[in-house]
Amino acid sequence: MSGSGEVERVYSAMEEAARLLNITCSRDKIWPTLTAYKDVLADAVIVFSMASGRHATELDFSISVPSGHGDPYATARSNGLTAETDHPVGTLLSDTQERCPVHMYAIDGEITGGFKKTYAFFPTDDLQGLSKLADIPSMPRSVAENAGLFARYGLDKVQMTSIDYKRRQVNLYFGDLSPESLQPEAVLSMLREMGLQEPDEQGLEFAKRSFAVYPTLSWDSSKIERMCFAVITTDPTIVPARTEPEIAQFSKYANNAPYAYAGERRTLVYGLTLSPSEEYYKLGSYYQISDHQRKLLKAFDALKD
Ligand code: GPP
Ligand code: MG
Repeated sequence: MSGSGEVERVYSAMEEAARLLNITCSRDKIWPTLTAYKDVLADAVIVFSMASGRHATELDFSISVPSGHGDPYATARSNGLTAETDHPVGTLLSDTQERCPVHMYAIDGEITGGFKKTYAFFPTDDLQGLSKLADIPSMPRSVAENAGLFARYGLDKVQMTSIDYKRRQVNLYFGDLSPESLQPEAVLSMLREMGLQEPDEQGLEFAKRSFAVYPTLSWDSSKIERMCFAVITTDPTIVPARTEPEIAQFSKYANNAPYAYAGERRTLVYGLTLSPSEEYYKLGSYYQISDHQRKLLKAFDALKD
């Protein structure tokens, strides 16, 4: 299919996902974003992610971009998807790429707001250490300030980073997690030390199955903005939500979101997010996958008690 046919195809799928949540796609915001990356759509990993509570009015889309396609933030700027800025958020991706082995990128947008984030993925056999990332000049100082805390709780190897240009925030996606660091006592102690909400027993059981754990940091404060525990699965029933309407909403999405790999079960990534004042849930349904997700499912979806 031609690039513009691909834009049409992915946009239609996005509309289908949005309808499940009663959200309307802003064609004006989405179309230029998809068009800027149209050459990668056919083979990309594509995720449509919903969230609960006050975040339920938005649906995010994430699209992987091969490193050969060039710096995706430069693409976003040259296509007018994001404004030029003097803030360090604008140099962080290129600084990361200069100092670390980035084997793939991704971009992220909102169906109502368009482009908002980039991701840098490190090779699965070369996850990056915290100190190396903390040394990147444009990285928020809060990464170095919290490095000791992260390391004490077994968070020291980073599989990818994300940069949110709208909120000016950075996520560090820690992988290669030891079972000890996901035990309820360790998770509770860590969240208390961070000043974040504490999950209930169901949330702690969920967190045990995490394949990635990621803090959100900013340039404005040394405080951790939020933490997310992510579980990859094909099971559409595992959201750790506490109320019936939320459970029903996640179930509808998990069982009906569009996906383009017929014959397999949907790949789903659930998130349990804790901020200082709230707990909320996320669910990314993979519209397109690669063998990497199949491998992750094999390794992690079997880890049920
Ligand atoms: C989740 O971050 C990350 C993804 C959905 C990216 C996966 C992308 C691929 C192309 C595989 P988040 O949306 O939970 O972070 P935040 O809400 O903090 O921005
Ligand atoms: Mg998101």
